[in-house]
Amino acid sequence: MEATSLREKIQANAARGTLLPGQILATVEEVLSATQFVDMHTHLFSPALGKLGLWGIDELLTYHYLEAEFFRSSSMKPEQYWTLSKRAQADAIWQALFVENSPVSESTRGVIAVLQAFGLPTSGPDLEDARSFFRSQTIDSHIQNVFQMAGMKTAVMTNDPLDTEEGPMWMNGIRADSRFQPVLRLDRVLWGWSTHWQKLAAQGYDVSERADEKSLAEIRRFLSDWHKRMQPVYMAVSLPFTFQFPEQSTLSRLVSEAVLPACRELDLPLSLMIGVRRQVNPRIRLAGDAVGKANLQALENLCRDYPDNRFLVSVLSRENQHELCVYARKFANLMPFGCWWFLNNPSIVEEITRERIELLGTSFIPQHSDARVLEQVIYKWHNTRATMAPILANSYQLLLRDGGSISREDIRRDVERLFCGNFQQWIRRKGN
Ligand code: FIX
Ligand code: ZN
Repeated sequence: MEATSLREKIQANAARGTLLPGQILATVEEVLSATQFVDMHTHLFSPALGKLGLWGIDELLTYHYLEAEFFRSSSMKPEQYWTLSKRAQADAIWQALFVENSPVSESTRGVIAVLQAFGLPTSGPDLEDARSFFRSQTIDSHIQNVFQMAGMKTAVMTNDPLDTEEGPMWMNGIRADSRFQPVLRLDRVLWGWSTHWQKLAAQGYDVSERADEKSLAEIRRFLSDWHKRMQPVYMAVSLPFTFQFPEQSTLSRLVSEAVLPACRELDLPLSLMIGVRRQVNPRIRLAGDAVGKANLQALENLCRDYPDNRFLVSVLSRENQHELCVYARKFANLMPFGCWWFLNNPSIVEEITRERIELLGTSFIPQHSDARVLEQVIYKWHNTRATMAPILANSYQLLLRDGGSISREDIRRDVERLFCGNFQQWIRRKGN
């Protein structure tokens, strides 16, 4: 009797496509590897933006994550390192972090994984094979190949209209490329208005250092013009851990009276990346930024007081992660995303992702790559899939234990929502 009912139950489950506990992990892994992700925040550039797009072994080795590690394992002083050519810097990093030490950190393993993915030597005294391989690639087909290896369909860029190299390229017109989506990055506009307002003035906007009513209207016009020119999928700013909102400051006024109204009018989300402690060690340049715990009441005020704005939010401090989830439960206009920068290590990604699933189900965006060098997406997305599989599988096992059921189609729907759908819904675009 017992055996019959168990057999019947298994048959009925099979007919509905319901998975047995022992099938879940393999199915999750299979769905994760079959789904093409949207990488919703990178520092990659479409080929039309020319030299801004970084790729190849020398760029991979001189990534600022590796530079920070290099200065811990080499006696070379930063001042001497900055005088070297890119190639000599890459050689020094290879020697210190890969030859003289085992590359066991997340960032060094990433380089090994990329070399391995292209069938290149992962050890050895020099980088000749790797250099000659990358020299032989043409960028367009290389991008195609890398995206396929990373299992991603789109990279969302970071585009700064006030960058002296990038701005003029957009002014002259950039050919759209469906693999790369632009983002209007506002750091220079929003921080240090006193040093940047003249750049807007130079583009023909009637702004002044006081950021008065006239200037605010002109900044809205600037955002609208750049929206036409760039067709961004969102506007973005990275904010220090000291960010407060509202407050008596130019930044606060620019956000409330220029950026938020423009986002509403243009129907764009605003991405806030909160928690940087800029340049704690300027000697090591881009590698010299650190992290600070933010007061997320600023986020509470934004989400509550601007219900018609949509916010994509990543916070850099591990200590802010739980609060971010709690705020997302309170405000449906808040979409947590990614495990940013110093958080993008398997142990921390695991903790944050479990917490998010427990508090938010599938209503968040688990990861972005933040890649600065094209081939990094291969290892970053490989690692995300590897960390994600047991976490998702465990959530389904718990569901089964509680009496629920799950099918391959359910898993496909959930993975699609997490890694594509939530973002596409937020930017109100379908299919890429
Ligand atoms: O502000 C940002 O978008 C940060 O991600 C970067 O500027 C940072 O330097 C980085 O590369 C982190 O991954
Ligand atoms: Zn970034």
